[in-house]
Amino acid sequence: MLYCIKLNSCPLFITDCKDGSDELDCPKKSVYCPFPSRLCDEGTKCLNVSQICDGRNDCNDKSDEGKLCSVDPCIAANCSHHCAKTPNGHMCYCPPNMFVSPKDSSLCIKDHPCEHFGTCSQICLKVDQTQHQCLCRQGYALKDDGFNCTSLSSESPYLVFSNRHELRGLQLNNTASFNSLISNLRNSIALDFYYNNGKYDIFWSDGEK
Ligand SMILES: [Ca+2]
Repeated sequence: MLYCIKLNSCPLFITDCKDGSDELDCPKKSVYCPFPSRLCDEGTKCLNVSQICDGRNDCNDKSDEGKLCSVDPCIAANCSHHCAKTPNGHMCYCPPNMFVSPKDSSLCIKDHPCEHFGTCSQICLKVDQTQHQCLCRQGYALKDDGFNCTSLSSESPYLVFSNRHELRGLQLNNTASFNSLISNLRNSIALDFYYNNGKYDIFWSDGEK
């Protein structure tokens, strides 16, 4: 029997084939871990906020303890509702019917998180009336912060930039040298590119021409 497989079945972790073969090449599943709970152990474990900086290693990678856990940054924080200390400093969080504003991490607001730009770096999934889950597109995996997506590609990122007089390319795993792509420019700004099948076209504007 044939099945129609959705191209975006990976980020949603939906098994369309009965044998699960459509999910074999997908990134490792992250457990659902609503904020302010915290992922650890490469996205396989979710800790309640009370387990963060409680003096016990709840994660094998020990990312829930140490660093700034020994200080109490909540004294100086300006959270509108709740505050917890984490290994990276303070964390504001909200009552169940509210969520942290993407524009102001100290402020709790009411609308659904997915209604606001910046709640997730790629895909925002409405879990219910108040909860959301950040997901990533194919080729990316959700980081333990539950927000950012990181590329699964083994290729080095390639940065194209302008210093106004020249367009340059830089391999980010080797920032010691750059390539001069296009020279003899006068005031090149507003750089962009179109990538397709390993080739890319560069577009830019020159304010002097
Ligand atoms: Ca702990």
